[in-house]
Amino acid sequence: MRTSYHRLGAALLLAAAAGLTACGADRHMAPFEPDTTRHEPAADTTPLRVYGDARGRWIGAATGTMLTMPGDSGALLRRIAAREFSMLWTGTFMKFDFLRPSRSTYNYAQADSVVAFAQRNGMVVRGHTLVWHQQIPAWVTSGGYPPDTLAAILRDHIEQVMAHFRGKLVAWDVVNEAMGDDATLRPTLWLDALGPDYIAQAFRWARAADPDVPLYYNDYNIETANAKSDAVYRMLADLKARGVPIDGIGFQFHYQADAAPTADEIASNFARFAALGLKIQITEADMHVRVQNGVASAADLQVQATAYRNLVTACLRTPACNAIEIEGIYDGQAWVPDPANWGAPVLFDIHVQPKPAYYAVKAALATP
Ligand code: 9MR
Repeated sequence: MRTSYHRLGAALLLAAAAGLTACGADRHMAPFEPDTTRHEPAADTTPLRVYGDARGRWIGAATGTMLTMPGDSGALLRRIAAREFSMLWTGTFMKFDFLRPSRSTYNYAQADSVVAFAQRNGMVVRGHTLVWHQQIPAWVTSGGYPPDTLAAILRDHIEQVMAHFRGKLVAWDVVNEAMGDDATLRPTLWLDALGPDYIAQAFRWARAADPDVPLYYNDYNIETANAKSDAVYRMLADLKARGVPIDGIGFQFHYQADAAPTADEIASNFARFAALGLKIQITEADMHVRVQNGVASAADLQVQATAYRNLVTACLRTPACNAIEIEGIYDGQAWVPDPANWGAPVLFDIHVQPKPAYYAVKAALATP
């Protein structure tokens, strides 16, 4: 049966090709029996963001350089971003050194373009990030400022930047990665200058600068119960108990796909943070797999799909979880710790084609 269909198909193709040559491309082909052995279900072309809307979750991605990428590639990325995602975050464009190359110079152009693109396409934007140990500009780190001046600089930065974006964002990562991997506060310029209360101070300054935007603490390696997430939990519980204005927590989700957590592990960890009254967002998800010359195996892409499915399932099981954001739109432009050996971390491949992970996210969103 199988062979005969194939023979029939081949014969008809030849006939059709001959017909095309003879009569031109608008000639109707003779009807023929479909090749049922090759039948595949019709692809689900409904965008991710539509599924996300139905579940009350934003589906986000980091923009990379899509807004300035020239030619067909840039146009394709922008089309995919606007079609599939309902939330954007700006990678480096809202970080301290990028926004403020000098004490008196502000560089909002790129971040503003992302916000404008999002607004044109019915998307929302996360702000990232005001207080971090990385990307502090050299004029701050090597200015030789005394602690009270550093405190004034940080406060001014928070006030200026939040005033600029006021009314345009649905979340601000006020403090990013303040907890060290050893579960004690990470040594930073801010900790040195202001002491451990710099975190509470930053949230208070942020609330005063914008009373409406939800304020988040964001970190990595805290997605499941472990020493670091325990320490972050204690820190946020203490901030809440002291009335510090903090509304949510962002879980970054940078993982090697085959070591990523189960939905149960994630959901039970989320539950204790939600019980503090915090909103939850998945903020920078990527699930890297082994690559050789940039190419991943089909088996690893399935493992990756399961890892993504688990994080979506965990978010859906957590009423406080309102966003699932991915660290990039496509594998050609997504952060990985060791690009020579690991990569392919997001939902679209280097040709901007959907991967098994894309369909797994969609399937998870569609599962009641
Ligand atoms: O994904 C971000 C990438 O686009 C930037 O170039 C890079 C440097 O600013 O930062 C990446 O995002 C980091 C995030 O801000 C904090 N968590 C770790 C992320 C990967 O380094």
